[in-house]
Amino acid sequence: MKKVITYGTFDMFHKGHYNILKRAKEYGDYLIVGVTGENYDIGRGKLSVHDTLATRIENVKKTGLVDEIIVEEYLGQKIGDLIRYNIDYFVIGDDWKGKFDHLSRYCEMVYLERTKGISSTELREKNFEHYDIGIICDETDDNEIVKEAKLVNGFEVRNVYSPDEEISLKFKEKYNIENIFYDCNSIIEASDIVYVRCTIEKRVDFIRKALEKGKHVIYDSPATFKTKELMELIELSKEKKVILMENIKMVHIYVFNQLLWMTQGGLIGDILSFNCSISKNDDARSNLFYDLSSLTLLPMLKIMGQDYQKADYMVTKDGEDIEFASMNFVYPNARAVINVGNKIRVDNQLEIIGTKATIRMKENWWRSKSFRIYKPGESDAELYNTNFEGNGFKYLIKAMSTMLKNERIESMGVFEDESIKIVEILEEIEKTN
Ligand code: C2G
Repeated sequence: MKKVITYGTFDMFHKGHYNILKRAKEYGDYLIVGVTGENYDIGRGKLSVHDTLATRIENVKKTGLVDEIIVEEYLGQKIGDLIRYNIDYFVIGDDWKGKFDHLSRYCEMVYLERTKGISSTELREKNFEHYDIGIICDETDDNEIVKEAKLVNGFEVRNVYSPDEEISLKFKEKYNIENIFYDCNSIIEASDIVYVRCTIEKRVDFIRKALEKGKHVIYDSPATFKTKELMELIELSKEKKVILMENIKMVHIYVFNQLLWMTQGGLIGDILSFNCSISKNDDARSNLFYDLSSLTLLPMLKIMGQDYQKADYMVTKDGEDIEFASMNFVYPNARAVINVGNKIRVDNQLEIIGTKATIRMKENWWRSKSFRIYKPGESDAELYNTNFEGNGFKYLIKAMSTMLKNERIESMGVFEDESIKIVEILEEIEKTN
């Protein structure tokens, strides 16, 4: 008996998929199809997949051509499959030509011509809502939103506006943006989603204007260091029934959910200490301290909760700018220490000490792909990781896409009370110094 295998996502099942299965079947007597699992697709950057795994499997099954269906869950699984299922032919479309030649040691590789004029990408383009993103910025760095938005179905940055005309022009050229605007009202009107990317002092006004016009907003965090202003923005977003999304990507990255699961689910025991530090050396942005603090306070609030008994802040300034801050929070049976440096070097790390184990994230922990767990008496750490390219913006946009689809305006990444608490802490720091 000759056995054939082929793989694919088979999203929005179409004629091209049917044809390849039919021709694959002709190579042997028994056809196995590997349908990609959701995590595997996310890992390889395929974020736009529309159908669930169950639907995609069901569609492959309905062709009546397939003898066995398996799920492709990880990179490199194909080698194990070829051995395990004793495969004679591996069939795949010629968009992959040459890419799997190394597998010809295990079986015969067959690349078949793709069916012309049809693809899942085109079907998704035609069938789904489009959202134009407009970016309001005061520098020419896009925080990777332009590239990352393209990876999510229906989202694209098409508009740019900066109060400084020269920056708008440079931005448009650098990222190949279609439309440039010379006043902020017209960019807001032309966009479905407005990304407010500018220094903290200017954020509130732009956010408010966009919300007033009924537009969804993504903003660099924090929106402000005045609690009252943030509450007003939140109220306005509710009144207008639009999304107000804080740009903290970490909470949308898979590995961070694993970390939360470990810490909140008691898997590292009772937490004794939370220690987190971050620093940057960026002259271009004023008040960068607040942006960095927001990133560090969020994981603390999520992991340790908001019921600390006492907090004290030590701050040093360079002129008006805070250059270093150490924030100490006293919880009933634990302590949290956060160190933030702006042009003062502090090594980036996040450490959570529990009675059963300690978690560590190093380097750029706020967009980390991994963390390690150290247990007493064990020399090897357990590694938890997930792979992705870029800075994770695509996951935030994907979360927004899910919210839009479900007509939900409150984010479950950063909860409203967490956003408010962060700004309350920042306001206290601002007042006491
Ligand atoms: N296909 C085709 N004609 C089309 C579209 C797709 O012949 N018009 C083929 C592809 O070449 C592939 C199969 O249908 O062999 C499934 O395509 P996708 O769902 O796009 O899957 P893909 O991302 O190519 O995954 O491990 C995953 C596999 O390597 C392939």
